Amino acid sequence: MTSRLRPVPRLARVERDALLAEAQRVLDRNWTGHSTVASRTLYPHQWSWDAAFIAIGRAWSEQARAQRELESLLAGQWANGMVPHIVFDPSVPVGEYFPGPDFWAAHGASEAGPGTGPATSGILQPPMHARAALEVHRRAEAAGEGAVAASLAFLGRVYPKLVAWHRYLAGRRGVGGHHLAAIVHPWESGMDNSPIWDQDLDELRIPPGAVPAYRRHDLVHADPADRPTDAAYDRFVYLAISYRDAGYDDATLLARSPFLVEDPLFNAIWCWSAHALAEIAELLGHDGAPHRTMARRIHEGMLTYLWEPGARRFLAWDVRGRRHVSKNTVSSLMPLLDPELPAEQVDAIVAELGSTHFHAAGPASFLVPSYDLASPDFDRRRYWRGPVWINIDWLIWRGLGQHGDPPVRAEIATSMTQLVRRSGFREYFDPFTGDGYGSHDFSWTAALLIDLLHRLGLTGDRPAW
Ligand code: 9WN
Repeated sequence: MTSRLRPVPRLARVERDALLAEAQRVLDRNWTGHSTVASRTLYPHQWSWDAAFIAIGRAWSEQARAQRELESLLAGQWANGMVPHIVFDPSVPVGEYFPGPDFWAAHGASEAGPGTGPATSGILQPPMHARAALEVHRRAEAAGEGAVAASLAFLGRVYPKLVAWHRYLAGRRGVGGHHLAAIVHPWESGMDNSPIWDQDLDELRIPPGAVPAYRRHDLVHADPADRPTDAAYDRFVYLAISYRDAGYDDATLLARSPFLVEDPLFNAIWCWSAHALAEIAELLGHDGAPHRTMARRIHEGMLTYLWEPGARRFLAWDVRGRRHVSKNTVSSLMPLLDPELPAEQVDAIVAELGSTHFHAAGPASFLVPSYDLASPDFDRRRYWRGPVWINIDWLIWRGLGQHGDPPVRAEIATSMTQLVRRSGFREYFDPFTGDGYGSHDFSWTAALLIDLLHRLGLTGDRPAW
């Protein structure tokens, strides 16, 4: 591999403190009293994996809010264990976000649904929550004995819910027979508009009249060039309707679902969370072994079924089409989150991160683009098709920290910091210029920057101050 690594600039302490204060102001503005909106404009409700990232950032100075964030989300958990991708805030006017509670009709979703809990969507997002709960507790340990007692009580309340969540994924979404969870909708991946889903979406045959007229609320708040196309949106809506109209029935997924994919990012996060759940179990005096067994199965499933030796990459597996999806996206890098990932795969991912696929030449380029820079359909501003996301950077940065801290890790930390200094707490960023796109004052950008800056301060990692 040619070395493409650049020297890492240093950040003065005063700048670091100013960034931390501004990040905290974003979180304060986005707090609703019981949870945090992903963004005041584009996403005025609570999102699932956003809540996990937000809790991780808040935990450095706001234990109570960090715990409340996760517990508010888990209040929307369905009777079958599913943690929905949106918990709706009833005080937000209908029509402020599409698809809203009426569209999902989750309360009518048989005994599987949210029961008497808050209105929710009917699909899920990557299971970051057990990892987030453990991280919140670790910050309490640093805060002293009183905080630890409250935090153990918090872990005691969320543990059974997290166990039910992981059981749901293994039992209801393990339909591919690989000990991996399959997603039924691109929105479940968290990387909604990634090129990974293109072929499956293109192959969908939507019967005339199957998608009713709807209004795209997202285009009121964001530049259409940053968002999915109308054609993609119709397909998203159609898939959601198909799952909803089948009563959110997971038992028939294999026979019926038009979209069924085992994705590396989703399963790597699940694996990382299963290890966290084992630690939580042990902190509470329970047996951690079942969670480690689950983590081991996911690890083996990823290596056996998602690792493509010819391409030397992890690739999503299309369960229906029985094929790997040959799109080189950041999802392929995420198995770094597996603490037991073998050296062969770690080395391949680190090489990829330093290669022309993900590491643009030139002084003003930023890590890590969400899609292969060399792909003909790479798009530097359309969401999930090229721009840099702070949560993805943070996940890769944490993953690399488990595998020997290679030099590219410090560059990723620098990119995260420089992007926010340059363009503010945006939703995503141009990998060449650092321009910000999507929403402003985006909560997980603020929360994960807080986490990064504190961790760098603790460990003395570069960039230093
Ligand atoms: C659909 C809230 C969410 C994130 C997703 C991101 C985007 C929603 C949308 O915003 O998705 O769930 O309307 O585009 O892709 O990862 O959780 O921040």
